[in-house]
Amino acid sequence: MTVDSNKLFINGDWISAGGTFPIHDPATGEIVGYAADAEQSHALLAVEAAHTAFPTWSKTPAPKRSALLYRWYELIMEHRDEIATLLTCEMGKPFPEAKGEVSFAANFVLWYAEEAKRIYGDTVPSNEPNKRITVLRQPVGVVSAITPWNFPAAMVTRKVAPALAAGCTVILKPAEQTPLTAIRLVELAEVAGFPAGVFNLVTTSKPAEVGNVLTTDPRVRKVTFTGSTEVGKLLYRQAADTIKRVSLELGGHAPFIVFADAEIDLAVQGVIASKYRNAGQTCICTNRVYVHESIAASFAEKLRQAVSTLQVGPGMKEGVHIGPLIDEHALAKVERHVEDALAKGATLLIGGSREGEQGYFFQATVLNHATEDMQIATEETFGPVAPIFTFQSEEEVLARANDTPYGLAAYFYTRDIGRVTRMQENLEYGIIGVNDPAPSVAIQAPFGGVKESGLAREGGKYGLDAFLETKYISLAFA
Ligand code: TXE
Repeated sequence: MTVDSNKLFINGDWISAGGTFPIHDPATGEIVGYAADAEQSHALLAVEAAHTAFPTWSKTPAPKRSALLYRWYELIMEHRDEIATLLTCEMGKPFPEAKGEVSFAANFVLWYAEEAKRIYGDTVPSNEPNKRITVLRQPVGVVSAITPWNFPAAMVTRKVAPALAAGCTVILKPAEQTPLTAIRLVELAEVAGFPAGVFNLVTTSKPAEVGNVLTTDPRVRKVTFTGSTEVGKLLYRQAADTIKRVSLELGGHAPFIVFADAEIDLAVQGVIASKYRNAGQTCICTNRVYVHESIAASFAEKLRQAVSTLQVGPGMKEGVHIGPLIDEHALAKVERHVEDALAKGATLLIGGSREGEQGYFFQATVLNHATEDMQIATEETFGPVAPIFTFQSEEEVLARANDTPYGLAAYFYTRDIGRVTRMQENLEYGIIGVNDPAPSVAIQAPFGGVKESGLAREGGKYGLDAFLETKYISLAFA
């Protein structure tokens, strides 16, 4: 399969960028398509288009915005398998997971099609008889949405759908590894009938240059970003000069704590679900498995057995659980973390190496006897590697779990209600899974992190807040 999408979508037209750049299938390294390679000048055109479209779009009645979003949702679902194929070819995840992601992505559009109709303001009691206080919720303005490669469909709709629902206009810049899924989503949005300039797309192999325009141009009022903490900090600084609103969904380092009273088989399945999904390339992926020392040996053996059933292979092959990593850079990082852990005293229960002659595959891996001096204990590995640490007390494991600059997701397994209450309140994370490895599937819940994992929340009514300003009006009359 080769997709030649050598156009940018700006002001309702597909325009050539001059050059293109290739997209690779991470399962083979082969080129699967090309995308238009935008320069700064194209980003400026897109900003101009979004800025010009904003006054009319922001005043478009909510039911109309809702109907367009609903049509977009229907089109995404009608083309679900086709989009999922594209997604697997450029990103690598197993086809069933890709289909799941496209449905998940579509559901954000559906949710915000509904939510667009429920953007309410307030009337606030006044101190004086001849004054009225009202509070309006208004769209923030032009939005730059910069998305990562690990969820090429869902990260687009989780940002773009609430922005459009709120009445904002958007410039989308997808990751250079996975622009094809985004291009298809934009094509379907065009079919749905959004007016010219409301939703613009710039693909590029030069994210720093194009990103600079998208985060510094004064006409852009909001930046919403998912990606690495390093780039998130850079964009935050760039946006500071014009005090743009910023939503950041950055890296994580999730602890997964198994207490002695936990249902062990359930916890093992929880690690499988939260660690190996998407080949471990998820910001809420388990990074550190803490197991109470009294059950550590049996837990490790059960986890090894469960991991031994996971099939690594190309995402389009039936029965595959773990696809390739996104690129050589990602593979080298995972390899480095495993080598570092083994050199510092971890033992290998299963996996531990690259797999296959071509593509960027890494074996499903479990490391035992991990310690905090290892890279894997502090840096986001973003691969299918579960390091097991042991602990003795609740107090101790809580302190160790919180001892990280990150604060996105944390998981723990126990049947003790008192412990549930203490842990959920004291873990310094934005998302907590209690005996639940998959809290992120609920699109209506607030997704996001504390500390260096980010700012603001996405999903549900919370995700809409990020695209709305609050205006206070004091009306005096005689
Ligand atoms: O991220 P980048 P990378 C983490 C994960 C991963 C690491 C590196 O640990 O191993 O980050 O991944 C755009 N101005 N996460 O290098 O570079 C880029 O084009 C503007 C966690 O892929 O942050 C892409 O669209 N934009 C994460 C997006 O930023 C810039 C998902 C993400 O890429 C830019 C991905 C710049 N100067 C990685 N530089 C999660 N939270 O799920 C890059 N980009």
